[in-house]
Amino acid sequence: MLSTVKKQAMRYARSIGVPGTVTAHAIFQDGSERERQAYYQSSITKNLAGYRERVRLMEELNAQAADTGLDGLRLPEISKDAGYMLVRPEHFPLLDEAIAEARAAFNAYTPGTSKRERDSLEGVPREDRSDRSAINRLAMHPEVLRIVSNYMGALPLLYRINLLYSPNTEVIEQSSQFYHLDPEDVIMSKIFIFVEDVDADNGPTTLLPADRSTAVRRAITYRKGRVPDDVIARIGGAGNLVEATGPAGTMAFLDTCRCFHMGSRKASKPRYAIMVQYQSPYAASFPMEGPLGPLPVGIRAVPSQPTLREQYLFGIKRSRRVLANPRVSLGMARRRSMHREAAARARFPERRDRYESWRVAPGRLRSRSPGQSSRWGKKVRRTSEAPIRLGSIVCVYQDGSPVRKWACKSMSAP
Ligand SMILES: O=C(O)CCC(=O)C(=O)O
Repeated sequence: MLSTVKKQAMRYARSIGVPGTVTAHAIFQDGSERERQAYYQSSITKNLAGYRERVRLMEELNAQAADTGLDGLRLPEISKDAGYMLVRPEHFPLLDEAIAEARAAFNAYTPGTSKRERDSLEGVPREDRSDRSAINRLAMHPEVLRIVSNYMGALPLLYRINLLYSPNTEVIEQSSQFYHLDPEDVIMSKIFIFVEDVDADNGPTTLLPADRSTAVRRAITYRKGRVPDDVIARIGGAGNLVEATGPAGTMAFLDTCRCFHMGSRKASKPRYAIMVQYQSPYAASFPMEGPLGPLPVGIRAVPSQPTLREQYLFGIKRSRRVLANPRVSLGMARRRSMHREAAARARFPERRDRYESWRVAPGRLRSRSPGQSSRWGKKVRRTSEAPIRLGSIVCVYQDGSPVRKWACKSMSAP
């Protein structure tokens, strides 16, 4: 009750512009379209040198494509009005390699073992999350980066890579089975790469193009949460809805921040997809200044000798300065993280989801049973294996998600 009153008071204070009432966290959680855009623009202004470098890197990709081509691959552009684009490239060997890698992971996966509460999607573990993996190389392919950069207006961050299994067997209230906008950014691109054919019976992602979605967003003054189907159909136009379907190998570029979307609804067949998420570093999900912190894609995804483009892609560079801890080399970080992972595997060979919460003390790892409270918070939940540490700094979990405050004493980013 008190928290509802507080939220309403904050919202009112924000709406009349009381100084200091708009925090990045509040905008990320609950911001209006205007607040999100204002944060994004201010963040670009504060990081102007880095932004210009990202624009230059995008232009460099376009110049290379026009000049020598980018590995002989040419993809269509994503329309800004539509916010999405579906393509099945004809000849793209790396895509075939990535699909084969994903199929092996899906074959090794036991459905239900990575199930999360109130989530219709299961994240399937990947053996290799390094820059050698075909899936990672696909996500870093210059033509793919060029298309996404052109849509977003600058070279983005490679934020996350997941293998997603949709069982499509039940209705889960408040899940992504219902129309919503993702809160992470004001413009972004998720690529859903179909590992097997997707048709109307595989619970396809269904979306309303960006221009129609903006009309709905303004009509209902949307901030967050799920929107009923009939509201989307009435304001956005049922005839405008698009089902992302196609044969295996289809790449569906979807801006899930600008397009209302839902998927993995109850259907007769499951869906298997690779999901690659690109974001800008300027949205309220990131601090306006200072290091971006580790990205969920994981530190092992960073090549050992990253080029300038890769330094921006992985958020090691945010401005012209290098923001990563210069004392910790990436090679050392990678070796340490592999060592940690091997140690965790040897120590906890049972199903990883039994170890729901973790506390990290210097030099040792300790598991707690599900639901048990800890001095870091009540009923903390962790589903990943073990944190990756850079020296004494705990920076990211094995599944790539950033460490929460309760998980470590010092929260300094590398
Ligand atoms: O296709 C789906 O399962 C929905 C995915 C979704 O909502 C998202 O990735 O934001």
